[in-house]
Amino acid sequence: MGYINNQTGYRHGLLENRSVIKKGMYAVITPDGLVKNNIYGYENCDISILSSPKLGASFIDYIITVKDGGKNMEGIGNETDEVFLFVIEGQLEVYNCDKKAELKNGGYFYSPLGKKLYFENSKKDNAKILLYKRKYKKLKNFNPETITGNINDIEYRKFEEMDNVFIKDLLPSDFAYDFNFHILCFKSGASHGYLETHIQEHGAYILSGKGMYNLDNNWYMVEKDDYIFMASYCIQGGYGVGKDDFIYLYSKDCNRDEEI
Ligand code: UGY
Ligand code: MN
Repeated sequence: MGYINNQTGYRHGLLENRSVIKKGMYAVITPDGLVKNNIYGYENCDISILSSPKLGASFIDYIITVKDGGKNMEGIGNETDEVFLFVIEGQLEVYNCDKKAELKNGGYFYSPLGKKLYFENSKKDNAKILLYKRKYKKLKNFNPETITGNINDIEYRKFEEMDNVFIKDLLPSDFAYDFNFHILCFKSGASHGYLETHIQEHGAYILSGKGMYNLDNNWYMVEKDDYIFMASYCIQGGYGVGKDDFIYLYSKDCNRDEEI
């Protein structure tokens, strides 16, 4: 059964899908076509895996609808994996051994390695979340801490000196952290200043609007609720188009040297 559209049986129209998968380079994954996965520990949740090592990512992104009473009491993360949870819609109680938070739209929770993250939806309405998991890369005596916040409490700053592109950083810029999450906002007609080429990977979830996006020198139309995976060195950038701001949430590894 489809994840978002609950599609079963035959479809009236043609079989078609805007998703594009180029393993090891990039992927555009639209909500239509995603299927539900059964993953131990998740109760009353519809869950689908977006990025994974099988796609060419070093991290895992999950899109999850947490239904009434939905939860994970098994705990997410372990002695080597860190976890980041972002609430796209709805409300969710999230905690680890350090902190507890009632997250609303735009709320997030980071749990370092060794501190399992638990969540529960005690509301009638569904909560939609993006969950990110990766192997933490230790650096000397730096130790990451549990962090929780909401993007609505963070000020935008100009992105690379442009008047119509804005960015927010969700985690501290500190060597204790080996990745960050950002919000990037393009006013209609705004664009990147150049097509980027960099070693860092991204998983990007589009929160609002429409964009024309370049991936490895191919152009794609993307819109709210589409997901984009960009592998290391994937050429990337785009324009905000249409009447609404084009806004996406994305992860980016940082603060670590490469090994030979
Ligand atoms: O931070 C970034 O690398 C970001 N500007 N990339 C992107 O939007 N594709
Ligand atoms: Mn980038």
